[in-house]
Amino acid sequence: MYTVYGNAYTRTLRVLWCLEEIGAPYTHVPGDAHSPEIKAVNPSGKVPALGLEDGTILTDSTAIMTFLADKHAAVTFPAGTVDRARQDGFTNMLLDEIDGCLWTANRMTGRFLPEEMHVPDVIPSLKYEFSRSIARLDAMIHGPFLMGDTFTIPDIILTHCVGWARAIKFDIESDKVLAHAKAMRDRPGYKAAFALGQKAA
Ligand SMILES: N[C@@H](CCC(=O)N[C@@H](CS)C(=O)NCC(=O)O)C(=O)O
Repeated sequence: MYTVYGNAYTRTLRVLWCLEEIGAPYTHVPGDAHSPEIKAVNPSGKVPALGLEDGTILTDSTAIMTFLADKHAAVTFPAGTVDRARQDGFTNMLLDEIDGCLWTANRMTGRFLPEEMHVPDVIPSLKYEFSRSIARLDAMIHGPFLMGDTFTIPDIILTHCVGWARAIKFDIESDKVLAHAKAMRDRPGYKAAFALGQKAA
């Protein structure tokens, strides 16, 4: 049994959804970043974290999903295959160019950096880079999933980022990306994970 730490309206949603897709049992311990219950398992205060049965704690949503996917041979192509390298290409592109822009925008305005460190003037530049990356992604989508006919980790990351973008008013000018996210949100695994966030809120 796994234990997932973090509120489901953060990147923790990615791990919860991944576990739902895999069908592995877990318990969910909601908690805000930097709250005492999160710092008790992850001294950096960041979420998500994953507890294993022997007490080991893993951090970083992508590292956690990759561990789970490899261990359960689901939502991933096997390590060492060309398909896996292409899948990892999508994952890293999304983290660098999509998640990176959104996260920087959050820190320039939100509570994660002291106010005197906020540089809101960078937001238009982030929006420009975000739009350019979405356009590139648009040209890379050829199937129901990013990897064609197979649902994999980058589908989770992109869908989460689309919701995040909407929340902070980063426009998505791609019907293909929007349709992809809509289809992913219809998956039972997404709905089950998302419901945990509603419950906590
Ligand atoms: N790359 C990490 C980022 C983790 C992260 O920054 N999580 C946010 C919430 S979504 C957080 O805990 N922020 C608090 C902080 O940065 O101090 C991951 O994917 O898990």
